[in-house]
Amino acid sequence: MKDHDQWDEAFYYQERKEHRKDRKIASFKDRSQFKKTDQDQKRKHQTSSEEGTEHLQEGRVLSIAPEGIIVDSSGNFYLCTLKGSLKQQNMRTKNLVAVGDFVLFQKETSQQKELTGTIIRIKERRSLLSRADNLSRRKEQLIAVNIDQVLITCSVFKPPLKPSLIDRYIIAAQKGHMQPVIVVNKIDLLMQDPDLLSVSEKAVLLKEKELYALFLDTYQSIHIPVLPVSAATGEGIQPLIDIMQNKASVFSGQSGAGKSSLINTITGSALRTGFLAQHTMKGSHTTTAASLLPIEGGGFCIDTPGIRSFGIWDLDREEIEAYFPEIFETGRQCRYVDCRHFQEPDCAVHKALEEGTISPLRFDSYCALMTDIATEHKHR
Ligand SMILES: Nc1nc2c(ncn2[C@@H]2O[C@H](COP(=O)(O)OP(=O)(O)OP(=O)(O)O)[C@@H](O)[C@H]2O)c(=O)[nH]1
Ligand SMILES: [Mg+2]
Ligand SMILES: [Zn+2]
Repeated sequence: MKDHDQWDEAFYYQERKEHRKDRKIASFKDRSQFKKTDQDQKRKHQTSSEEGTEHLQEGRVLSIAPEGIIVDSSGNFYLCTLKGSLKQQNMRTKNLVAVGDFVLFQKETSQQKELTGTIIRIKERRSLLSRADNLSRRKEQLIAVNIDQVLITCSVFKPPLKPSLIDRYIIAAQKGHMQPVIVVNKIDLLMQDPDLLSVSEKAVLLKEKELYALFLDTYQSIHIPVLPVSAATGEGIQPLIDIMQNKASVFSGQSGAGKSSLINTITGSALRTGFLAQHTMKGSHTTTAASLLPIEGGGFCIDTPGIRSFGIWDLDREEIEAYFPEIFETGRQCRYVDCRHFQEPDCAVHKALEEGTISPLRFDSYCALMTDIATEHKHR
């Protein structure tokens, strides 16, 4: 687990180095946006986009496909593009529009069979799941917006649990105003007879069972809901369906954890063959773009492509402390006020780790994030 994280860090460091020059150039160009004339122009764009919107259609972004943005407006699907002036205003995020966005768009009157339009305005968002963009960590990549909960999907054994990634998703969910819920898939694999496995696989399975028990204890103690499920056997699916009722949920997590399999089990395979399937699924097994799907009885869910590592957008030391309240509170009793809980004497956090009142899984995540932002600052 640790090795993997270090590998991720090394990977990001290399990327950061390569892109520092590009970022410098980009930020130099960006400065033009602060010039007075540009700001005036920006204001003009904004007012003009708010005035006279009566003739526009309202809709919700279902998917962002290579062909364009698919918008649902009262059950009709429109293939849309973004108005040019919207693109110019974008400074902060890598992608301007995201799955789940409510938009105003101009219907096009073309002879084509397909319904088409141009997005003129993106409405204000009530919640937002994002990550630090892979290439330049200065940019925010939107995953999905206007959703209620993040179903942080992981699996046991294949691929194994990775608590540090879960903790990153929990923070991203809370930061973006959504409820985090952990979904542990493939629990059927824990039930298999270890004696039928090879010696090495057997050892991995036994270790994974131990980790799973600690994992359940850990998140129960910090009051994050955990739902153990199996898309293969159907175990635990009903409680998952129940918490998704009349809510918008986004499935996020490691590749291969079973997000798409769970969504298929829940929504029924019929959805795969519809309009969305043509535009987003293209026969590939692995999900390549996020898409919004309606669920029976009310509510939506969003499938997203799995990612190997997850950087949290715009996170500082104080925020990390706030997202690990159990560590922060205990840390008040350390001998030194600025104790970093590494090697310092009379460290209350280390004592709590030994006594089992702080989970080693959470502590590892905390340290990894602290190291992460320390390296980031050094290289800025
Ligand atoms: N044993 C077992 N295998 C499962 C289960 N759920 C999914 N799988 C298998 O795990 C593999 C990955 O499943 P997907 O649903 O494609 O995973 P995903 O999270 O959508 O992956 P990405 O789209 O790459 O992010 C497939 O081969 C599934 O058949 C489960 O409950 N038990
Ligand atoms: Mg998938
Ligand atoms: Zn300490």
